[in-house]
Amino acid sequence: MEKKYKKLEQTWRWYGPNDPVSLQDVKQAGATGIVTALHHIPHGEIWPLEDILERKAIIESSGLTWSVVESVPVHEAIKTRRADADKYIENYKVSLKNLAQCGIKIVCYNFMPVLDWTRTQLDLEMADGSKALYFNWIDLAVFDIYILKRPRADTDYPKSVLERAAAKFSTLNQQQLDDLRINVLMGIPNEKEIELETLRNSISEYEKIGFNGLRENLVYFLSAIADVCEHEGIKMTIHPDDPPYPILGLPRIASTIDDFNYILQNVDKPFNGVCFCTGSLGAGVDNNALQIFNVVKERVYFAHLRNVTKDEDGSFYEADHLGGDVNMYEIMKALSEENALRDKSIPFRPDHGHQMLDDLAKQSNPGYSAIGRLRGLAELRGLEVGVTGNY
Ligand code: DNO
Repeated sequence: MEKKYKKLEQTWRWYGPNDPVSLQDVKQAGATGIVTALHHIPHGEIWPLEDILERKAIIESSGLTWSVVESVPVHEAIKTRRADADKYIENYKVSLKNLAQCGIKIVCYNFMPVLDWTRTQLDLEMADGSKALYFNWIDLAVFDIYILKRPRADTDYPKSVLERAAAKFSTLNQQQLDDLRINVLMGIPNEKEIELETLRNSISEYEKIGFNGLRENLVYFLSAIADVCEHEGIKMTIHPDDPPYPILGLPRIASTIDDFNYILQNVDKPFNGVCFCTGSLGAGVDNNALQIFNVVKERVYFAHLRNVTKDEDGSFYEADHLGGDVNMYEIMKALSEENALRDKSIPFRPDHGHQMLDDLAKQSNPGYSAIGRLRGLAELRGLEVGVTGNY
């Protein structure tokens, strides 16, 4: 019998009214769903109902739908399970209830210590003149050893990386070192920046927690919010670590197939889901994104589709959506198969994009300029029609 495919939901990350990419632009790109967050609310505080309703109204007045929250940030006190963790968990639960009351029920979050996604360069020039985000191990080692000056950092890198980092450091001027520091510490637009000193303190805090402790803290958090999520119909989607391996001595717990098995099995309830991010997972030298998808697919409630090209050191740049190491054709096939089984379409967004064409002269949020993502979305949309025959 012929399979009945339906379309994935096409969404777009919008940073809110300050985003240089407007909702009108999003409509022209062809997305129907918005992925956004209340970035002005400090991490850990309750998201008031009025603020959620106000944002929702703005989105809907443009004829779009607020499909996914990315992210309701998990406060560091929860990740580290400090004495006041439960207070922040209670706040989180209220935010979830408020979101559910507004009909917004897919929530993305991450459990990366201190830093969200990490890159060392935000404007790597591609052969076609567009610019991409880049993670380079040599530069990370320069940051770690010579800027952060983390004790024993040198024990975390192979000799060849250390040698190249020393050589590179000797060529960098103060401006270049400042740029590297800013790039590594860069967080989410409109959210609080991390300082070197905060990072240093966190590194020693996480040293005591370690890999097992961090996993246990995640299980504690998910178990604590389970009732609210089940009652409100909320689906939580954990974003994979980006990049998917420990950096700067910080533990990583959402990077590999084993990590996802652990997370899903230890809180084995449908609300506990995954944001399947092909770019983050694809940056892991031992990761096979399709294999991971096949293990977690029933719990995938949101997808980020983007691509990466790695080199022999494991450094990577963000490639075209249909280029790079992740076989997007296979992923789109598998995602469409899974989507066919769902009552409601799985939302995906074209994640990041090259800065290109007119955007090269514009100020934009790194990875989130309009035209590169528009290209990505157009390619992915076409790919979906191609693999499903669902025209
Ligand atoms: C980067 C994003 C991440 C993601 C968070 C989810 O572009 O994919 O910042 O939003 O990690 O909590």
